[in-house]
Amino acid sequence: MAPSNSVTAFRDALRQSKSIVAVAGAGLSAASGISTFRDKGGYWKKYDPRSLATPEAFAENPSLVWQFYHYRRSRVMEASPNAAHYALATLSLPELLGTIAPQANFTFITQNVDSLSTRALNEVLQKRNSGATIPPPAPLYEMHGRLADTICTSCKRKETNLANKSLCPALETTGAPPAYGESEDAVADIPLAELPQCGHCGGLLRPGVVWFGETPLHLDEIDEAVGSADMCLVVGTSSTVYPAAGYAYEVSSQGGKVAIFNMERTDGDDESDFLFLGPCEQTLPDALF
Ligand code: BJW
Ligand code: ZN
Repeated sequence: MAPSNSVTAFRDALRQSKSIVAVAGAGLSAASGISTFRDKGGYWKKYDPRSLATPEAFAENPSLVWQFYHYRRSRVMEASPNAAHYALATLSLPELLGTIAPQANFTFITQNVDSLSTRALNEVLQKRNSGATIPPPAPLYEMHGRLADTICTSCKRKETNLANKSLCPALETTGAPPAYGESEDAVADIPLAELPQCGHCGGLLRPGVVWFGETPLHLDEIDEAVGSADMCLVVGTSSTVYPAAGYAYEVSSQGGKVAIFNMERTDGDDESDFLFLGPCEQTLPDALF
């Protein structure tokens, strides 16, 4: 049967759910001005972002990979959460979830490294009515790490630093990445000793994100939530990167419902129960509230 786009039927299904997971991807942050990965309009047209997101790329050319991440850190620092982030943050408040799905718990899994969902949740929590007993918000797992974090390649210390735009003087002066058609020579070749260094041991820092071939974070908690979910909201992801790409299928295989919110059709979405095509910053709040 073709997926439904009925908001009424979706709300009925949500109301009956007992365990809801949301799996988000880059499309969630598109309206905040953050480029998606498989988007053709980005500055880094000359470089495929996927080919920079590997340990091999970092080993071969840490200067290039750091410039890519430095640029994205700067973009994220200037960005703000959008209506879809706030909708999911609101769903993370048990008192609000209870009005939509009275028997359900909620777990939010994001592949995004921009921390915009965490920022939206913190904002929503700050505005929350302070009653006598405030239940904790739903868990939020940033399974591909955070641009805000750095990891030392020597002592393995993880630190969070999104306050400083630049992690070292050399990156501060690299400017905008090359536009399409510009020569690769335009990319600065920063010597290793001038790239971000660990304040504890002097080792080379790397971005605190999960690259291809590395193990995503919080997998035990995520597997438990997905394994018991009876409703999966899939928001703004091409569902091409595993293990996240398999979560909707898993929920569906155990008899649960799947609702997809995406700008365009994605592989396998005809197997979903609900399909809301369009910008999730509109379709998600419209469908939920
Ligand atoms: C909108 C919108 C709007 C736009 N509204 N929608 C063969 C088979 C199966 C697996 C593998 C395989 N070969 C290799 C693997 C494993 C590999 C993998 O999946 N590869 C695939 C390419 C096949 N996976 C891994 O290596 C992972 N690790 C792993 O598997 O470890 C083994 C293990 C597993 C389980 C247990 C134990 C061990 C690690 C994956 C790490 C991915 N890292 C990246 C980079 C992170 C750092 C960084 O940001 O630079 O994560 S890659 C990149 O892709 C990033 C994203 O999180 C991820 C997913 O992309 P996403 O979010 O879906 O973005 P897009 O651009 O693809 O899609 C955006 C969507 O939004 C589009 O559909 C638009 O239409 C839509 N959209 N605007 C709604 N306004
Ligand atoms: Zn160190």
